[in-house]
Amino acid sequence: MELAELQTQLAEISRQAQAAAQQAATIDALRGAESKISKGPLAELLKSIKSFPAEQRGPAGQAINQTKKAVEELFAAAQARLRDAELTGVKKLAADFDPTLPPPSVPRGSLHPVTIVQREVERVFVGLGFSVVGGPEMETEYFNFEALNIPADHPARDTQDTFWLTNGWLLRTHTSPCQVRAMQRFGPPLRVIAPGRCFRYESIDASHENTFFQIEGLLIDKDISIAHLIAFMKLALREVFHREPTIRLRPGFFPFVEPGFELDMRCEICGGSGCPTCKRSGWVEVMPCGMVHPNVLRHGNIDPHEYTGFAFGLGLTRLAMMKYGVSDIRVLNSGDLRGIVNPQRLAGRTIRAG
Ligand code: FA5
Repeated sequence: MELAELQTQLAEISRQAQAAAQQAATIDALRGAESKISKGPLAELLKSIKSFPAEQRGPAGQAINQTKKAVEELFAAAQARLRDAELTGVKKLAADFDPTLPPPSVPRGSLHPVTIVQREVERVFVGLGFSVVGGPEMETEYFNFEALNIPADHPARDTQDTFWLTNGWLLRTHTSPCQVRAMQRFGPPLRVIAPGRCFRYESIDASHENTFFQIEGLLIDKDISIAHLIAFMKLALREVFHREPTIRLRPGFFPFVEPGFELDMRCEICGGSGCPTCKRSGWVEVMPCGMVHPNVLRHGNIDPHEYTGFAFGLGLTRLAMMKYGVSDIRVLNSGDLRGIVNPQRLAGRTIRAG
């Protein structure tokens, strides 16, 4: 190669280096461009020095090294410029940031429909002089069955399929064990409600879950009659629904009450015409109830000759279904209620799950 040809190639390399240094938008891109030039055409030219006539090798090497240095300086200056620009950007961001501004709004969820209805029922009964009590979800056979007048061989046990635990205890099948616990703990006269989760080992369908909520209610005093029971039940439903829902009372058998009743509500999903939620009957069982059986009072250390009382077991999950128009109970144990809850029934409440 001739020196003149070398100068032309070096000039072209300088031009390419300038263009690349100008175009690179990041430090990484600059490093890449620089390495491409120094390891590419510049390295090739350095290797070609031996092909020059002996007397031209000195000037050729000098010319290549000068260009190499110029290219390095060019990229170093470009890197410094980019760093400055980045710093200025960060400083500008910091200057523009106003820590006193409110944060961007995050969509909020809401209470679960069952919780909303539970609180409403609690509000109503607390207003009627009831206290809210709790009870264990892991129960003994005594409180779940025996104290409620359901001995071991009683067929009523078959109606509440039970999850038995390996220690002989069970997952409570209803909130009724709270009745005898409350009697033993507080004595008469007594007005308590006990909301809580119950468990049954049964097939699941549109109105049956293996895990659901009930609210137990218990009033013990002197001269309490069925008339009191019916008045309290009607009042509670009217307060929860903010209107008079259509109900019916029919005889029902529960060993822990005598007499016992089933209180059904006209199905709010189909309006009574029949649907899968009400098993096409037009009615949904929500509040079995009755006068407390003397044997149960005795287990609670209360004299049945002195005191009488009523008890009810409100199916809270089903009540929430009726109130919010949820046609399938399974969604209430799922994580996403969007599109399930009937918006017309929300009455100003926000039920969102996302
Ligand atoms: C009982 O559990 C009685 N302890 C209720 C009671 C209390 C009667 C006090 C008398 C005096 P029952 O098994 O019918 O009864 O259940 C009561 C309510 O719980 C039902 O009406 C229904 O609304 C709800 N329920 C029962 N099983 C399920 C289930 N698998 N899924 C959803 N809700 C249920």
